[in-house]
Amino acid sequence: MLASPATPLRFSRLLLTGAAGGLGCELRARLKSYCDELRLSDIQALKPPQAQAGEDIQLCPLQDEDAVMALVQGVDAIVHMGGVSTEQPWAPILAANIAGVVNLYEAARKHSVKRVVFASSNHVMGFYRQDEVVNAKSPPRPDGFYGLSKAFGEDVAQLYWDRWGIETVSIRIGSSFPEPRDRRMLATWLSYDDLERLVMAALTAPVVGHSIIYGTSDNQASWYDNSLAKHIGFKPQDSSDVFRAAVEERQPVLDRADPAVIHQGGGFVKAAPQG
Ligand code: 15L
Repeated sequence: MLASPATPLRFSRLLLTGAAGGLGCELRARLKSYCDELRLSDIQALKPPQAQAGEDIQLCPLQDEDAVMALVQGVDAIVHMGGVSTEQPWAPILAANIAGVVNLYEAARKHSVKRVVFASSNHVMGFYRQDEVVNAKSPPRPDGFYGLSKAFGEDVAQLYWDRWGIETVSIRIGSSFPEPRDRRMLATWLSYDDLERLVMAALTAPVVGHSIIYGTSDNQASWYDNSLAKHIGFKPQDSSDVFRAAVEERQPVLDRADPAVIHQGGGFVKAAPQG
């Protein structure tokens, strides 16, 4: 957690969707320091389920248009971590990530919310090879229904900026876990502290329009070029390099004919939708 007790409150009320998920839980504890009230939502119970001081919890399925409209009322900005976050059959993705993201932006438009931080994913670009470098203008090459839905979410963000002036930073999150789990994650890893830095930079940068940024720490190995996102002011402080020796020892041999080793999306490029 980065904010100190002296951190100025920048927002009256922030909305964090997906607050029961892995990154939602991390951000729940961290975003509180930056606002008077943190509104939290998910479809499942949070851990802990009770609202703590400065929190307001509203369980809300993203595909429920009316519920999302009520959820968004009165917030200054939205950190949208909600929805399906792995490869799954089309039906749940359609509900949460396609209908859900449109419901969220419609609610933002009607309630005059001016900024959204959208949790997109590296899987928008999963079919690029690991020996290619991609930037914010590289054409999407999603690696499944999940990546496709995140590409759609980014397009929705672009539409709501172009037509209604709602700003979004779409963060193509790499792999945000306590540590990189395999060789691929040496390039895609995003520490939790850097996630917080990135979300706060995305919320507070003066002008973002609709910007796309790759969400990784300062890893030596990388196939992401964030030079088009300098205006966001994100400066990662952590690096996967400190885990490199341990990761390579755990995974000494790579099958270079394996599509999961060749492509940026790793195992997602061959994941069958579960269900
Ligand atoms: C994602 O988008 C997933 O939400 C996360 O669970 C990881 O698998 C990550 O990508 C990754 O690519 O490592």
